Amino acid sequence: MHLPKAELHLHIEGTLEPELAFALAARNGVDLPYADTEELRTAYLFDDLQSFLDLYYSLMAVLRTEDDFAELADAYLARAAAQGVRHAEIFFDPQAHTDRGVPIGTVIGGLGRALDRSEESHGISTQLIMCFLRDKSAESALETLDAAKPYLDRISAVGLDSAEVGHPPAKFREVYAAATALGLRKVAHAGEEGPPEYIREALDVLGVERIDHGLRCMEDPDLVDRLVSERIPLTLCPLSNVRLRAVDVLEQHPLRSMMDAGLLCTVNSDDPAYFGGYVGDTFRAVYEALGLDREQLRTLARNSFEAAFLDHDEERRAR
Ligand code: ES4
Ligand code: ZN
Repeated sequence: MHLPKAELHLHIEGTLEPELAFALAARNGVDLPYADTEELRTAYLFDDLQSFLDLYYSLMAVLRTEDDFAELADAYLARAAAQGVRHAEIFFDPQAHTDRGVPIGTVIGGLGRALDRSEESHGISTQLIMCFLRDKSAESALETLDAAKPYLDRISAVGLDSAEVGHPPAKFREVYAAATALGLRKVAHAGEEGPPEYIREALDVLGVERIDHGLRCMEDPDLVDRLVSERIPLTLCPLSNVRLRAVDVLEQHPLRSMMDAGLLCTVNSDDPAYFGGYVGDTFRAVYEALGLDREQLRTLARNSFEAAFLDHDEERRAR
């Protein structure tokens, strides 16, 4: 679907298509435990968030040089442009790279090179959101924030991702306070597999401006009222929810009732190489499965610009 839109929930490592994974593996002399792209695609059948994350982290072994990260980001931006994306706020997971010996400067340098060319090459304005892996310690997140200090002019916001249950937002209170002091904006994954209480904590303890996923708010009517009245955006990822079995089938996704409840919903692709579609494909899929009308699609596109970290001039240019 080619409606102009912003993408606000996109893990750049989750755009690693099997073909590029094999090309980078060959270039970098990395052995992949799959015979070919076909066999790798069959590994993309997940039971839950953890089984996805295991594959997601293991495939990152092919990403080693600045060129690799630049190529990854450029390939995503080209696909996104073809599906109407005008602005993208892109997550990256520095710890997933620094833990295997790739310096944070290599990661940010490579991504930054692709992002610097993006408006000219693809007509997409971009921002970077640095995510902390919540199944690692708060100390490790603080070290990552510290290591990112030379690159802060390239980073708009911090986020929180990876295995949610058992790693509540409050674990990262100090990290988010430090990020605030550095002038960074804040988002966090909450209510994907974790309970509604994690959404409250992300708002109250971390001070986030936007909730990534937030699906499980629907179990808590008082929380829904609050999200509506404070106009807190939710970056929903319906295809991800189906693949990771947060919902059984797309036809049962609560997007429609969430919009009807007055929530500021956006639709995003999360990890499109793994979950079966980029954001335009996702718009089309919810349009078909949930019987949304054109006006609701336009609302979702409008919401994506309202929820973006753009000022008014930038927003007008992007739309
Ligand atoms: C993620 Cl779908 C999802 N949830 C949490 N963390 C993630 N990292 C990449 N994709
Ligand atoms: Zn995500």
